[in-house]
Amino acid sequence: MTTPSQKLKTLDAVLDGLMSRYRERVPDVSGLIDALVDENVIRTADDIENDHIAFRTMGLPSLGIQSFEKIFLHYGYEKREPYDFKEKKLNAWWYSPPKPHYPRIFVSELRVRDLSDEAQHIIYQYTDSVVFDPVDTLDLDDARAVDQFLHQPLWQIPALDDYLRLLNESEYAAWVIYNRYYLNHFTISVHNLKPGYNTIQDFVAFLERRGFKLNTSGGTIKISPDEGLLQASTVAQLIDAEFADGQTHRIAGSYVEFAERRVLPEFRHLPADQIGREHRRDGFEAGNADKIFESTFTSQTGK
Ligand code: OOG
Ligand code: NI
Repeated sequence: MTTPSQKLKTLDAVLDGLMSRYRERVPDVSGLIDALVDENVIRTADDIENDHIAFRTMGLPSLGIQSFEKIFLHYGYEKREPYDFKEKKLNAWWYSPPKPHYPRIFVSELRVRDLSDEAQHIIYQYTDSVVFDPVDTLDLDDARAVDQFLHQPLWQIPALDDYLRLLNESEYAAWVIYNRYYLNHFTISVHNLKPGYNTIQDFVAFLERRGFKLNTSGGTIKISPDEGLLQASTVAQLIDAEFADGQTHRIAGSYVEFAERRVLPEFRHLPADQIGREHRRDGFEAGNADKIFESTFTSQTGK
């Protein structure tokens, strides 16, 4: 039997593995940490509160949310609310962590069956090799096995032509066919930073002053209708990707997000030093998310 504390140790190792690959792939992460240290906002990267991390997957029988979520449900994450993105043909769920200092998780999946026959056919060429749910044979208590699983190819490296044809119909599909389970983004919580940086507006001003390229779809700052959740993100960093046919092409990798969660109206009377995560707006917002997805789309990365 694995005890809850052993599971949390495994979770720590899995999250560390995800973050270290992510830092290598996304130079903006180190750039941001350096800029925050330089302005005395944080002392080290450990001072950053990670609001949430996000993954993308193909909505197919042996893949998709119902497969991927098993990993984090095992570590004590709880499945919360679903979201539906009609235009982009995506489903998503968010998961709350076993302890408040862990990041929330946002997982989305492409409704592959809603794509054109041509796009479906391209996707199946790769995913047909996945005939059973790969998470079912994974030892979730073995951090190294899970780390390896999250960073290994689930199917063959795509041909550039397939990638480009998918890109034309669904930028999300193209992203997943190449990037698979690589961490899509981590999210800096801004509300606990020092004054001058602790609102999304001030933080975005800092990012712009420092020359970070931000997602402008629907406006730089995305605001939930209840005004409790305010988000912004960088545009994805481009990576030189190698394709099956030996060709290389610059494609979207991962990005960084920023979130301000405001104190809920019923807790606004509390003194600042008593405010915890449970007193702030939780969850996600479909209208914000819809635009944040576009951080990896050519309309944003090509600006
Ligand atoms: C996720 C976009 C949505 C949020 O916080 O609402 C999101 C993605 O790009 O895969 O991150
Ligand atoms: Ni996000």
